[in-house]
Amino acid sequence: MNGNSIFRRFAPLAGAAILCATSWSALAQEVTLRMVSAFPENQFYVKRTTDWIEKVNRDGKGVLRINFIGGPRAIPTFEVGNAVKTGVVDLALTTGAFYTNLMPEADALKLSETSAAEQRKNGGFELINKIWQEKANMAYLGKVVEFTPFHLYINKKIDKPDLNGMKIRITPVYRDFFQAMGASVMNTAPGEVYTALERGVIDGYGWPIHALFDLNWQEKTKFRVDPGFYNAEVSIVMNLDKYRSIPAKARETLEREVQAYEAQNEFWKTYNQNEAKRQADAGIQTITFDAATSKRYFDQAKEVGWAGVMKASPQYGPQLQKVLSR
Ligand code: 173
Repeated sequence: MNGNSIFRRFAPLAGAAILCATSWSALAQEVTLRMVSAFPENQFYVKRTTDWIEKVNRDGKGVLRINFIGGPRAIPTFEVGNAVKTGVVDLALTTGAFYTNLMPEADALKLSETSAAEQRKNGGFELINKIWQEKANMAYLGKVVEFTPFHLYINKKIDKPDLNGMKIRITPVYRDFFQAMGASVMNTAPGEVYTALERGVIDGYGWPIHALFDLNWQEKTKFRVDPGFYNAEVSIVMNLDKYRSIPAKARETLEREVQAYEAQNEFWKTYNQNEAKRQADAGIQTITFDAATSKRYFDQAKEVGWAGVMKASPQYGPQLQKVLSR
């Protein structure tokens, strides 16, 4: 047996060893990111996002992997922002109202009249990233819920926008507006609203047109006040140090996948129509005011919303208004 034939006999093994080494090094380079949701795990937002994560992990094999840790039982809703800021987690599905403790500007995204797609073209996306980086050590990757108004839901009938004597569940989204109508307010994470309704601790709450059913709130809800106001925003944010430290290929994959997710946002338009119908079918009655009062109600939401942003951020408020308003 000469050397050559020995080589031939062992060549397949050597080949396998090389293959092994290759896939080992590819595996070693695969970036794993830890992600949490500030919304409860039974919310449809989370199902949609874990489906997206499965796709990312298929597409990103060898490059990028997202590991979904869980919802508010892992990190409480109002602490998720800080967990991203400090790098306790890498990624989060959340909304600005949940991390105004880090930066008041976060709540301004509810005032978006331009779409996420438009904000990628009008400088909005860059401005948001500048502020988010500077104030919260976050990369703002993209928006996955929009085209969705918020509403006031109440259990006492009203015939004008007067909430005196009522206690209403809020997040920062609704605070100034509901207080302007005389409400006393209570900041509450979504996961605790059902119990508050059940115990009669609150007379109503602010919430989008959709996702009542995810949390069974229809069981404890009599009225929805129309029209809706603002534009619900749910986004994916990332710890900035982690964003900068991962290989370019992983970062590009992540950005491409978030943009593909964001590009599905038209989905919410028909979803929301169905949700409104589902509410009616469940016996939730709508309260509407006369045309002039409705207009005042809608305009007041916007006015107090912007006044709040300008007061909290004289520095960035005007710049945000330029890119978010129509
Ligand atoms: O009401 C809320 O909890 C809230 O602020 C919100 C924001 C975006 C989507 C859903 C809820």
